[in-house]
This record gives sequence, structure tokens and C-alpha cells, in this order.
Amino acid sequence: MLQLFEKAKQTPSKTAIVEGTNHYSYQELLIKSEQVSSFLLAESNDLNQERVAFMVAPGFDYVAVQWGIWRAGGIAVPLCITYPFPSLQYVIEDTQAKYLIVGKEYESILQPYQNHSEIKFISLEEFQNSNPKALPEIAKDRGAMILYTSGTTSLPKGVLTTHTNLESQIRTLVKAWEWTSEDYILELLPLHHVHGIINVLCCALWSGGTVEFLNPFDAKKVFEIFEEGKLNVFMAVPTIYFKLISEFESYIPERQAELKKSMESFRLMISGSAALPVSVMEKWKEISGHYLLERYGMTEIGMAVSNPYDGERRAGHIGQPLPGVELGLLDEDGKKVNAGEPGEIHIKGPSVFKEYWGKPEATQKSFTDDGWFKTGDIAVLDDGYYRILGRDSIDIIKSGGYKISALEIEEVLRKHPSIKDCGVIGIPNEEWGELVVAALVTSEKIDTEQLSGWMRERMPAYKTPRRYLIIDDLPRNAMGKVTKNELKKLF
Ligand code: MLC
Ligand code: AMP
Repeated sequence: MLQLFEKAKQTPSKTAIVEGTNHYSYQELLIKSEQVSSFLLAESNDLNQERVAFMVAPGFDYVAVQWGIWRAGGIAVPLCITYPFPSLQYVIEDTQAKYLIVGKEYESILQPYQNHSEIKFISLEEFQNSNPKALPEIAKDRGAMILYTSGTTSLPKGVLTTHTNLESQIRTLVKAWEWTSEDYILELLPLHHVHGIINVLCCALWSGGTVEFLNPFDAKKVFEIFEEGKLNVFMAVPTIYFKLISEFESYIPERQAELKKSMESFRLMISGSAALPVSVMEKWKEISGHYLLERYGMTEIGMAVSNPYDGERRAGHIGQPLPGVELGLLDEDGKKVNAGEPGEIHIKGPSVFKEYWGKPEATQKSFTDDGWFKTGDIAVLDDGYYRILGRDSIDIIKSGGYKISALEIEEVLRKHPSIKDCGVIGIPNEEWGELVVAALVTSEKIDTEQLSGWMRERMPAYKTPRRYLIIDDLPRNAMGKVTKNELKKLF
């Protein structure tokens, strides 16, 4: 990511970050990130791909820590700021993090690591006291970041990307979506996933633009920021557009007209991370005057397919492969399907991740023998534009843009003393894409509200079921396997 820092040096006084009423320049980012690097390098000249986990609120400090880890030669492991302790612990221990950087507001949840024998707990304030150190040269094929993603295994997997991977993911988007230093974007997405980190934050800073942070997401505040007239690029998941539309519709016509006017100055609005319902796209066009650009990506590959910046953006379609991305639609035998036939999206190119952290078998299984990454998404080429038809596994749920594993939730539910068996599925929902729901077979009467609280102590809120159904037995096929399509019908 060297080029990110070199570019920053070219525009030192330009505003990079806006956080509330505070403005931070590229120069300030460089200075603060160097303090972070120097502190981390107190006992060595190069972190040599040591994992550095960090739980820092979205804003200037988050970016300075991320840059500081990269500049010191470490692998950045951003922690989700809303995770309960067991989910944080899983990521910290799975990556064998050596350092844990913690913002003040998260010190109490991570307190069990304060006097850990193998993990160095670092409070944000400590960086002020670092002594300047020379920064190491970093080969681009070294690991840069690990993000966790849910899949068809019960526990999330760490996706390791190299500096080459990240640079390629960024360059592709900067070119395709015509990013420039004039761009000003709102960051309201979580910063432990590729959408918020790469598409919004890194693309904007790579281009010398400005990123304003809003956390947590609040539809009313988004419109207030729109009205200030500084933004010209906006990116979000479909659920956020749905929520913005609902908010907009609650306003009186005069305010709606003002907001509509404030959206005229945007050059680009993008949706991704989940299928954008055509109804949401049409409604947003009516409200904002903008035809959303829909694109398709994945933690393992960055962005792969996009509707054009210039040219027809087709509703219900994800567009064409981005420059540098090779896409194949293959059948179950690994053969290319004929035009118009559905196949699984396979991807090759420099943006594709290196490996699942510590899981060589899972890595091997996710690639074909000739090096194509198997996404699990089924698509069809429809008159020059790709269209997603679904996924190859019913156990992967997309809700609010988050990928959620049904198996992971089932495993936690089964630990509850009153639950004998369970089945988790995603059911279609216009606002969330899919809603996580669970059918339970219980040994005694169960209070589902209490169960919700019990789950939230063990899993992120966005992964916990929204609805429970108590049944006598789960539907099964002749082999005894739970038939999830039958289960869906019960909801
Ligand atoms: C939160 N809630 C959910 C939920 N998330 N319910 C169902 N499904 C979900 N996913 C519940 C909360 O528990 C809460 O319930 C209520 O909704 C409001 O919660 P909230 O946290 O206030 O919600 P909100 O802040 O409005 O969150 C909505 C959101 C958020 C859309 C802003 O889900 C979000 O940030 N999503 C983005 C995820 C993302 O970045 N994905 C990209 C992955 S990368 P209660 O009962 O407590 O009131 C990727 C690759 C690519 O996919 O292509 O980009
Ligand atoms: P994640 O693992 O969280 O990175 O999520 C990646 C998954 O999100 C992909 O495999 C797709 O299933 C889904 N996805 C991303 N963008 C889109 C889109 N535009 N339409 C449909 N699904 C999408």
C-alpha cells in the first residue's frame, strides 16, 4: 500500500478525514500513522506480517492505526465495534494477534486482554509517546489484511489479502468509477468489511479525496449531511437505500424538494453487497434523480462485476467484469456454460485473495485446479449483462448486506440448555434482503425474548434470528437431513 502513503505526501494540506466538526489533513494522517508504526516497531525493524488486531471507532484514529500497521509491515485485523466478547475473542485468537490496539470506549469489553502474556494491549493514547523509527521496505506479496467472512463452515474464516491484492482492488475501482481528488464521500458502513474499507475509504484516500464519517448509521443525519452540499459520491447497501427512502417519505413536500435539490450535485451513487431490488432502485431514482450503479463483489475478490459508469445501468443486473478481472461461468463439472445458461461465477485476477488464514484445506477447496476462485454465486449472462440468480448454498444468508452462516447460528443455539434441535434459514424480506429466522425443537417452554438476549451475548446482533418458531420436529428427508426448503414454507 506504499503508493497510498506516497500519494498522501503529494497533498499534505488537503482534508482527508472529517469527523463531526474535526477536519484532519493528509499530513496529520501521515504523522499520526508514523507514530503508530514507530510504537509498534519499538522492539524490531519490521513487524514481518505479525497480526495487529484493532478495535477503534470509525474516523481519523481508525485510519491512522490502519496505515500505521501497514507502514510497520504488519497485517491489519479490524475488529467489529459491535461484537460481543466471544466473537472478538474468536478473531483475536484465530489470527494469533500479537498486538491489540484499543480505543477508549472499547477498553472494558477487551479488558480480559489487558494483562495477557502473549498479546500486547495498546491504548490509543500510548502512541503519543513513541520515538521515531525508520520504516521498513515492504514487499507487495506480503500479507496486508485479514477480514472475517461467514461461509458454509460453522465458524467464520479469515480472508488474507496481500498488498498486491488490495492495490489491485483499489486501482480497478478508481479507474472504473473515475475517482478524483475532488471526490467527497460519506463513510457509514462498518469498517470490518471490504465495502466500507476498500470501496469507500481506501478508494477515496488513494485518489486524494475526502471521507466524512457517520457512525452509527442514522437516516435522518445522512440527509442533513446531504443538505450541507459537500458530498458528491455515495455508496451503501440496499437496506440503507430502503431505510433512506422510508425516512424521505416521512418528510413534508417542502423538505423533500430541498433534499432532492441537494442530491443534484452528486456525480455517483452506488449500491452493492446484496441484490438491489428493482423497486428500491426505481424509488431512489424518483427521490434523488440518480440511477444507482449496482456492482458485485466478495471479501475474497474485492469487486468483480459492475454496471458501467458511463453507459446503460441495467436494473436487476450486476453489469460486466471490471478491468483486470477474469470471469467464468462454469457448471458443476468445471466446464464453461453456454450463453444464456446459468453457471457458478468463477474469478481469476490480481485482486483475488491469497488464502483463508490457517485453513489450507478450505483454501484449496475454494479454487479449481487451474486457479479459478469459486464464488458460490450462480449467475447468467443476459444480453451482455450478468444477472445473479442465487447461491449454491441455502446455508448462506445475506441480511442488511452482511453475510451470515446458518450453521454458525445453529451451533450456538444448540448450546442452549432448552434447545434440542434447530434449523436456521433466511426468508425473503424487502428491507433486509433476507431475514434470519430459526425453527426450534425445545425440551421445555422457552421465552424467545430471553433467548434473543442470550444469543446477543454470544453473537453479533446482526447475526441473531429475528423470529423463532417452536415446532415438534424438523422436516427431514429420507436420509434424515433437515430439508430447509420445507422449513422455509413454515415461515
Ligand atoms: C441489524 N438488525 C438487523 C440486522 N442488522 N436485523 C436483521 N438483519 C440485519 N442484518 C436489527 C438490529 O438488531 C436492531 O434490532 C435493528 O435491526 C436496528 O439495528 P441497527 O444496528 O440500529 O440497524 P442499523 O444501524 O439500522 O443497521 C442497518 C445497516 C447495517 C444496514 C446500517 O446492517 C449495516 O451497516 N449493514 C452493512 C453491512 C456491510 O457493510 N456489508 C458489506 C459486506 S462486504 P433491535 O431489536 O435491537 O431494535 C460484501 C462484499 C461486497 O458484502 O460486495 O460489498
Ligand atoms: P461477503 O462475503 O460479505 O463479502 O459477501 C459477498 C456476497 O455478497 C457475494 O458472494 C454475493 O452473494 C453477495 N453480493 C454482493 N454484491 C451483490 C449484488 N450486487 N447482487 C447480489 N449479491 C451480491
